[in-house]
Amino acid sequence: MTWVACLTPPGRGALGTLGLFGPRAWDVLRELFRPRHGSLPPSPPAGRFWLGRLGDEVADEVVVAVRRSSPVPWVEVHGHGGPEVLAFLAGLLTGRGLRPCTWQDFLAHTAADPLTAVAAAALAEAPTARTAGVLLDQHAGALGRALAAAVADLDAGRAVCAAGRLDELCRRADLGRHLTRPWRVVVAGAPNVGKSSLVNALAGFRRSVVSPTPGTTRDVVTTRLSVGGWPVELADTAGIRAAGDVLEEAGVHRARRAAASADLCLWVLDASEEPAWPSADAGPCRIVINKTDLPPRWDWPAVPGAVPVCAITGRGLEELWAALAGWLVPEAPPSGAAVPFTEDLARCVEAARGLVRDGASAEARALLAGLLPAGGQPA
Ligand SMILES: Nc1nc2c(ncn2[C@@H]2O[C@H](COP(=O)(O)OP(=O)(O)OP(=O)(O)O)[C@@H](O)[C@H]2O)c(=O)[nH]1
Ligand SMILES: [Mg+2]
Repeated sequence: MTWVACLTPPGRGALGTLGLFGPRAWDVLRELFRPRHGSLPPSPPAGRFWLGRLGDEVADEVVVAVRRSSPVPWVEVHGHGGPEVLAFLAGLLTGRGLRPCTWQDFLAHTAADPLTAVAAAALAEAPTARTAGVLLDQHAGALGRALAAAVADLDAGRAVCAAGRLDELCRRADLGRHLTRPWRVVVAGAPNVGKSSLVNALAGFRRSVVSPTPGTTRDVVTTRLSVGGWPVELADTAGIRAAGDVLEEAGVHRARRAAASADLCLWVLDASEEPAWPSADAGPCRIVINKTDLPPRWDWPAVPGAVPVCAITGRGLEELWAALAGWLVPEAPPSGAAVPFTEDLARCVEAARGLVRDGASAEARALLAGLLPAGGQPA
């Protein structure tokens, strides 16, 4: 089977790219493409590219680039952008028997090994430059090499070394789970402590309504942020208290649920009012003391680990940003480090570590080798 896929997103732009992969890719291109100079050689030379025209009476000026020549040709056609031109070019190719597929399937067909294919698909979902950087390292083989090293340790009977490698990967599993899916950080606390003001200050715009009337926020209001380069979905919530009316009660219920299921809850206390502490079901909490510009009503500086801020003046926000980045990713991976970069990979690495700890090295080896190309070596 020879496949063709549109590799650029739908929509309008200057350029669009089609990928061709399969035994007939080169022969079909040789029939349809007329290079501006010379002719295409009988077999595709990797790394070469040509400018020319693809089509007959109607034709687009395109660049043909050979990504890989063997064992199966992989070629790209870079033409003009926009859905119609790309549909026209794809139609020329499918008219010669090439089979259309999605760009995700195309990545799976062309990747050197399954991990690279998953990394390429994850890269397209990276929400920040920093997460894209970590994923580029994995695409370049960082995780594959670490897993292969663990497999080699197990093969040589060095279970302690393998366990050490897997421990290191497990410490990065939480980060790996959030490279394409943001951390969910919920701002919660009693009414009127300044939750919405804090969310607005962090977001840099008026996302939530602020008012001096307690019970203003009634719903969960989310906004996307990049905290030290890590993706965060920040949620403002209704002030938690024994609710006054049915509407507020619904808001409080949603707030409790959001706080309980969050990756992290920023529990806001008002420096100028008696503190209302989080209940045990609030999920993992960190304390933020707001309204530190007002005369203190209680001994808030004595709260260990709390971050004092003033949402109105912005004082303490820099420290809160830094603290938040550290809470989410306590140990940022050095450049080139291996990270189990999806939920499935994180689970697999955690399971393998458990097996090695339990003395089941053969099972752990099988689990890890299943992620690598045949022979347990990364490509
Ligand atoms: N002095 C001072 N006032 C603040 C600060 N932060 C918020 N406020 C004021 O406190 C009041 C309540 O602020 P909100 O941000 O609406 O509080 P909230 O916690 O979202 O309130 P609910 O949505 O009702 O639960 C508003 O009048 C804000 O202007 C602060 O740091 N200092
Ligand atoms: Mg509010």
